[in-house]
Amino acid sequence: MAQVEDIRGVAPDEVHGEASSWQPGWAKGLAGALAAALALGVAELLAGVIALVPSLVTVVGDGVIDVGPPMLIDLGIALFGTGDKTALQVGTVVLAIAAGVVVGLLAARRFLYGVLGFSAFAVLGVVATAAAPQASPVGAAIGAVAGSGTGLAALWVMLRQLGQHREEPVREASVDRRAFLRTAGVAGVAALGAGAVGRMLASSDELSSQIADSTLPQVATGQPTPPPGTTVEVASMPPLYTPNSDFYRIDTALTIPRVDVTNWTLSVNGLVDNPTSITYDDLLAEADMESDVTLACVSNEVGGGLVGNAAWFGVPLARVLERAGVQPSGTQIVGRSVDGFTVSFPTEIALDGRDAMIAVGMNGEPLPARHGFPARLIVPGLYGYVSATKWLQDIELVTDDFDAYWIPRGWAKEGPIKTQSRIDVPTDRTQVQAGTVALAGVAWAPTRGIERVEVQVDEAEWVEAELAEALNVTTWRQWVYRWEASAGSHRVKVRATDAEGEVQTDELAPPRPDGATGLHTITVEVV
Ligand SMILES: Nc1nc2c(c(=O)[nH]1)N[C@H]1C(S)=C(S)[C@@H](COP(=O)(O)O)O[C@H]1N2
Ligand SMILES: [Mo]
Repeated sequence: MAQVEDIRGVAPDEVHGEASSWQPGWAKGLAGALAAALALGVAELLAGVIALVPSLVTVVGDGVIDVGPPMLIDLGIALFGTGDKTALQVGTVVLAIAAGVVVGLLAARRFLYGVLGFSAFAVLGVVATAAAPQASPVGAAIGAVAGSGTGLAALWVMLRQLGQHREEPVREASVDRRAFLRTAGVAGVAALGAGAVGRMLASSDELSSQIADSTLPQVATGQPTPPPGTTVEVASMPPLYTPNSDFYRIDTALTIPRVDVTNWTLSVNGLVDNPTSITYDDLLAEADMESDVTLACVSNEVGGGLVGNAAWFGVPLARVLERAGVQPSGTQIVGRSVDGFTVSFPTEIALDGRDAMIAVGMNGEPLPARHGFPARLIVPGLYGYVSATKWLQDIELVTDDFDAYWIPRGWAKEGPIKTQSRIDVPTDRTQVQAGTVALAGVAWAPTRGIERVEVQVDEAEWVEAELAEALNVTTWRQWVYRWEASAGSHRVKVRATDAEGEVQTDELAPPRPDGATGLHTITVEVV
């Protein structure tokens, strides 16, 4: 018996009738969109579970950067600022879903179009991977085929519920609206769930067994112990060596790159006489430089936490450069990551005697995934954005013309770390008891070193704080001032003087373009 759809929404259990009774275009488009979303979700889930499988969204997004019209990409950066990587990935997902709508509409006419559409999706994923140096094409194929297959199957089920692609002539019971909506809901939830779980797993710090399997030669294992005298005896002070798990993390990577060290090599190329490739085993065998270096982010606000200190372990960069034979025109060193991020700094900085290195170890452990496993650059005295490439893949010698990742985005080309000091104890706006109060913190000026730290309470004279021994000139130095505090609300300021006699400026500057300045100031309530 033929019925017409109840358009007021009292859905009959089943709408019987001709195929045309309930199969609006939007339902077919929705089926295609959900199928595409499910395909992406499944691919992301596999990327999270199987280390070999890359995130197709990331890989395709990065492919867009490589081939996309520069104007569009610049527009994206202007609109989204530093979030352009996120925008790119969101854009990739939106485009894929839009393509899914078209495929859904076409597949409703002939399912062959669906098969072709999802095959194209899989091929695109694998092709984009070919352009991503560290991603495995086999892994990409697994993700792409499983994702497309699931998406295609879901499309088939939903279109069938919409009365499409039946072999026999459409009769009754061909349109199952309620079943379609149910399937659509399940597909949507599954797509979101799979995508979210995949992303979560992919950004977890566990790099399968790779890191556990890699052992560092000749290095003390575990968290380093500060030498006697290098710390102040004050409760709640941050440790002199920042544990890896507490070390700040800054990068443009939405998912932490997972590098398979069995087919990873570090290439040294560009304006050199002898371009070379170095394997992970080569690096481990050659690593003999251990150096304590404080790393700071240029985005760190005065008093902020985007700074940490670690014992790094690796291969001296100068040795690698010497072997490669830098040509006179190779005045800049570019460090490029497996995901295309770049830094650059003057070649002379790497050769001036500071402990610049290709680091494989951090605080007595192989580099954690989030801090750049298997190898990263560490250049004492430079902010991370111009020096500290994580997931390093490529060291290229270039001329001064080259601008690294953050330079066209409004940050200074040269990024020496500015002298800074911070009050860690007590924290801002804490209440303390009147009497002797320990004010304490850290000061850093790599590679100059810290000579003096002074404290000012309210408008009184600057007074000198006690300094713990310095580990070296490239690390932060702890300080303490024992203050006789009287009741009331007090403003406490700190300033450092570097070992060249230069006093930290009190002039306020924001992080952009070359690092914040100003004096860290807190309020202490003494009762
Ligand atoms: N591959 C890669 N390396 C990178 C970055 C990045 O975005 N990608 N960011 C840099 C910046 S801005 C900083 S401050 C340091 C931070 O290193 P961390 O995350 O180990 O603290 O990494 C640098 N290395
Ligand atoms: Mo940074």
